[in-house]
Amino acid sequence: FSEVHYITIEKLGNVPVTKGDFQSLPSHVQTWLAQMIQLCTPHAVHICDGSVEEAEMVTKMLVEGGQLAPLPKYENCYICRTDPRDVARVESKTFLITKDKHESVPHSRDGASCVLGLWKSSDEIKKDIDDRFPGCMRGRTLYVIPYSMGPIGSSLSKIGVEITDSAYVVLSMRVMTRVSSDIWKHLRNGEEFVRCLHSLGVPLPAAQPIVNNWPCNPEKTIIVHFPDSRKVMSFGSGYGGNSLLGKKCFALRIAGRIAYDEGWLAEHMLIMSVTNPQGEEKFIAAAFPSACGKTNLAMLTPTIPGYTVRCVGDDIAWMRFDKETGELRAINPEAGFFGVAPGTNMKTNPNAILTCLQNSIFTNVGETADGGFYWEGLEEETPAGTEITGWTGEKYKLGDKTKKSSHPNARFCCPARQCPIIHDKWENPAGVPISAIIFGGRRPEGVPLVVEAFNWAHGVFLAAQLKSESTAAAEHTAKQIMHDPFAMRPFVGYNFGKYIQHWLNFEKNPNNKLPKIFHVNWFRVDENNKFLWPGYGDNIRVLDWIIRRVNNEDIAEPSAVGLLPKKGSLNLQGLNINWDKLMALPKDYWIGDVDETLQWLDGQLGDDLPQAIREEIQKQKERLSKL
Ligand code: GTP
Ligand code: SPV
Ligand code: MN
Repeated sequence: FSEVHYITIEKLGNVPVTKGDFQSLPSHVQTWLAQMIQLCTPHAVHICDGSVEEAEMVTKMLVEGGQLAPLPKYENCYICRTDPRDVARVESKTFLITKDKHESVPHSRDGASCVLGLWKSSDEIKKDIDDRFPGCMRGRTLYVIPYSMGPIGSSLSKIGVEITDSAYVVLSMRVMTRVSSDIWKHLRNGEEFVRCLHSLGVPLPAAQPIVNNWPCNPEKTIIVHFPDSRKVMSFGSGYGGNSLLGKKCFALRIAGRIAYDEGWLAEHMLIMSVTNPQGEEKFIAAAFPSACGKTNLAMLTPTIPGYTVRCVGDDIAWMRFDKETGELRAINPEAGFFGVAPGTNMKTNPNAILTCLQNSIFTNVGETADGGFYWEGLEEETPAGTEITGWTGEKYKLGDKTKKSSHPNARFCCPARQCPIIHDKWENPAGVPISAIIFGGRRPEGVPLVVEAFNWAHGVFLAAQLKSESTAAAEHTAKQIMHDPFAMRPFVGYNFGKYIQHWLNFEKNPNNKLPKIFHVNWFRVDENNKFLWPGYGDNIRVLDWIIRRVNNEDIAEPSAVGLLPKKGSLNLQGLNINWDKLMALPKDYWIGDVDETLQWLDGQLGDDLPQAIREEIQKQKERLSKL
């Protein structure tokens, strides 16, 4: 270190800048930072440059402080355990702030408590903020993270700056986004950026004991979005989507609102390509709710010969119809994967395993005695009797069925560029052209393997009626089938009725080449609760059918709920499948389902529910009545 610089902050005095040059930052950034420093009163400021040396320095500090431990079995990999109270996103504490309530949330009918976003007034939230942020970084370093969502400089990309007092966030953001001091050059001309403030909410000395060296403040956690001013303020949680603000807060909630204003889409979707045996490549985007299979599909290993899958992204897609060609072009705004660890293994998702053997962070997984990661699903790849230290710190011998190594929402965080099948166009500034859009959820009952929408509006309806069994990625505990329209329930940044209408409107421009829309379900079970479909690598068979439909092959036939594969048209070679059970449309189930869907959508969206969706529901009812 050369000499230490200071910033003089009004009412606070001199704050040392231990890294970076505050004075050289764009002036609108300086102004904002000075305000945030004054608010949070850190003892030092560190302006990140995204370099490897910086990562090494921060890692060393976290290891010394006991927040991270190396996993010596791999290269530059670390394990981290959180406070068990801070393990997933917190939808119930995630708010949208707009002047008019209904810019944020729909006009739900009396009594229906809105689950498509939570609104608070600026007065109400001011109280919450004033109760939390002043002095929240006392005794801690404030890190400034300049980052790009999307390739730096691409016209489809957007810039954010996250302020945080969590060094774990600094390391994770380096993996998940493009952190670089080049960002400042792009901001010099006054270009706007998304302002993200994150604090663990534990000023020092801590008022309460810190568990597992993971400071957090669960009682006071709030995640607050100001879509109008493109701002995010997050307090009290260090985990995932609560703290890596480029991800769900920016790339979905804030970007979704920007996309609405500007005429594009920010979606909870993977992006992949499939090349068939004829060498023809198609790009697909797919939306499944959290922990329902996006990462797995995005990097699947085909079980039938002749197909190649390449991954562009596993969680978020930004898409816009090209004004000239009419193609829907998509980019992955992220640079890493923050993937569900349990269930991932060399059989289900070898590409994910191979991606995270270097430069990765594992949170809330178990550890083997020889310094490797361990989680449920790795049984067959780990010698019996191996000593495991579980995420709670408990040691046991592998084979003890009473013990769990990992939290079900345990995650790996790894650079996308390390994925063996990452697409060579994954950072293409112009994105990739999408031919098909898939929606899906966990539907143990009633819902067939694959359905094609009759047309765009029907596809939007299929997305609007999306439901899924709840998972551990959020705070929901009991297993229940929940509505999750477009797999966006937790992530929408503005009135959901407008969001649906925004989707519908793309049909109005005749220049737009609308992709075909599909709904899939890998999770239907038989009477013994066993999956009827093998899933994972065998999902290529469904993708193959989808691509042939994109090419207008005559392999689909109408049903009450959409176009279904003609019997024999899906490649089932080598599988032992009960096709009739997998594809059945139980009439009672569907009549109940469509009634419940209407009731729910009407309750949640009220008069904001687009008329076109009501009409689709009516048409579906009529088709069902003829069954
Ligand atoms: P988020 O990162 O939370 O958005 O999750 P995701 O949608 O990327 O889900 P992911 O691919 O991580 O899968 C979550 C869980 O679903 C894992 O436990 C997988 O093993 C399981 N899963 C994924 N694909 C399939 C499938 O085709 N069939 C079955 N039965 N399970 C699957
Ligand atoms: C999800 O829950 O959809 C995730 C994990 O991808 S998190 O980043 O925590 O939102
Ligand atoms: Mn996700």
